[in-house]
Parts: sequence; structure tokens; C-alpha cells
Amino acid sequence: MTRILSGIQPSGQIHLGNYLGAIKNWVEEQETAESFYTVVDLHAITVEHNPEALRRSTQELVMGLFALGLDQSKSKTFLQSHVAQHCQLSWLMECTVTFGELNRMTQFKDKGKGDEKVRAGLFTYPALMVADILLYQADKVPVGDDQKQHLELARTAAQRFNNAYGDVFVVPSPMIPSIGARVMDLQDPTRKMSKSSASDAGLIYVFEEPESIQKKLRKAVTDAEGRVEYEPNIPERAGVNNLLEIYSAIDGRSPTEIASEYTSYGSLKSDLSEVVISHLAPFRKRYHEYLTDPSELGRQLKIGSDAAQEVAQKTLESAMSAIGFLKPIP
Ligand code: AQP
Repeated sequence: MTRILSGIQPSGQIHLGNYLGAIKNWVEEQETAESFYTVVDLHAITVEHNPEALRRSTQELVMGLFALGLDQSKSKTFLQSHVAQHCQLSWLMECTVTFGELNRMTQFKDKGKGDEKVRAGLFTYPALMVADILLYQADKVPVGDDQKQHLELARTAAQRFNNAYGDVFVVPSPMIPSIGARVMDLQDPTRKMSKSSASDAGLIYVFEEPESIQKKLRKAVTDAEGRVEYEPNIPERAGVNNLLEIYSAIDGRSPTEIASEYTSYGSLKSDLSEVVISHLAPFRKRYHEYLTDPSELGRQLKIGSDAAQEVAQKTLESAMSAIGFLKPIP
């Protein structure tokens, strides 16, 4: 059976990029694959953070994932900080990847380079991400296109470790959806939709009020061309291409086919609003039901971390033994 691992940061509310690029696939994959999904809270402290806000967004994110369809009887969802093996394997991975590899990671370049006060964890976190993936011996990692670089590092580290110390790790492959892999910001369609954007005018949150979704889509940046056509290779048309791709990722038809039905941006935006709002409606309802009973959350998370620890411990022991550490007496 294929094993899958993927993760999401509790750094803000779930947006359409997270959903179409990753979570929608997670929900589908849990039907056929052995799937582990982790809320990577350890990664959320690589930049300045507020402890109370972290607690709140972790809780909201977990409720969100269950509301979107993750189900502990089909897959296992857990908090990264509840499985100590992540930190333990991370050290071995810091001693497997190189300074040069970490230095080339775009996140560090974007968020931290040149700032002496930046947390050291922001530089080394890709090694933790490698550990997150390799601990579960995952064959496949469903992610958005923005995570390709991290996946590549996990593959390099697995191969390097296996060549040096013996076959311990499965070398994972990325699973990137053909449509929805990179949802762009509605106000700046040259940038990906991101939780940490300065303004939320370009983001659609999956549990957002319908009126607000409608307003944001109505104001989405397009261009002066006035033609509804899908032209993914023309950067100036990024706004319209993005709207058509969002539509396609939900509706299932190709962006070109959808475009052929419209002659104005106004009607495209208005129909897209309806498609998005009605797709998200059942999730919003379930999310609000969870909000009234958050006590169940801890129990659900324990089911996930127990299952995760079992797999993670086996991998950790193999890796520690292969690298040359003595086995402790049980
Ligand atoms: N815009 C996007 N389009 C498609 N997929 C996306 N993902 C994120 N943004 C987009 C995918 O969502 C999963 C979880 O993402 P994450 O929160 O762990 O990582 P991220 O890429 O750092 O997401 P954000 O929203 O940009 O968060 P911040 O602002 O905190 O860095 C991943 O599979 C990712 O590919």
C-alpha cells in the first residue's frame, strides 16, 4: 500500500491555495493510501511568534482539517510537536544535508537573509522538514508546487544517507496536482496566495463568509485586455489565468473549456464566486459544528500521534543504528 505524508503550518487560516494545492488531495488520498498528515507546529516558531496565537491557530487548523474531510479512521492527523522523533531525526538530517544546500533554500532568502537577529531555526528548518518526511518512509508527498525544492532536498538526503550508511530511507516522490498547484494572490497574481501576506485582500479563506468571498473575487486584479482566454504563458494575463485555474480545480473542466463560456470578466467572477461559495459551504457548516465542541480535538489528536510514533520510532532506531550509535538496553 502506498504511504503518504504531508504537512501544513499553523501560521494562519487555511486559504484556497492550501486547500486546492494540498488538502483537497489529502482527503482524496486517504481513501486508498496509508496517509499521515501533520500540523507542523515546530516550524511555526522559526520566525517571531506569539505563544497564545500559536495555540489558537494550531487548534483552529486541526478543526479545519477535520472539517475539510480528514478522518482519523482513514488517515492519521497529528501535531508534529507530539512526536519527539521529529526533533531527534532532524539532528541526523542536519548532519546529512550541507550548509550550501540550506543556504540555497528560497524561504531563508525571502524571510531572513541579511538579518543578524533572524532565528537560527529559520536556516536549519529544511533539515527538520526532511526528517518530517523521511520518518514515515513515505512513497509520496502531496504538496503544492511551492514545496518542490523541499521535496528535492528530502530525496537528496535520503539517497546520501542510504549510500553512506545502508538502506534506511524510502526515497519519496512529490505528488503535485496539475491544476491548483500554485494558486496566486488575487491582488498580486505574480505572488502565490500565502498565509503570511501583508494584506488578506488577495486571499480567500476556506471558512470565510460568502459575502466576503464574493467581494474579494469581484475586486480580483485582471488586465485591460477584456478577453476571457486561458493563456498560461503570458505573465501579463496572470490574474485571469489564476481565476480560470481556481475555477478548473473545483469544477473539473479545463481552464480553456471554462474560458470559452465567458465574454466578460464580470460574469466570470460572478460565476466563480458561486462555484467557490457552494463548494465551501458544507465545510463551513462542519467547521462551525466543531467550534461548539472543541473538547473532542485532544482525543482525536492522540489517535494520530500514537499511530505516528509507532512508525517514527522504528525509522529513528534504524537510522541511529546505521549512523553508528550504540543501541540502548531496552
Ligand atoms: N498558493 C498556493 N497554491 C498551492 N498550494 C499551496 N500551498 C501553500 N500555498 C499554496 C500548499 O499548502 C500546503 C501547506 O502549506 P504550508 O502552510 O505548510 O506552507 P506554505 O507553503 O508556507 O503556505 P503559506 O500559506 O505560504 O504559509 P506561510 O505564509 O506561513 O509561509 C503545502 O503543501 C503547500 O504546497
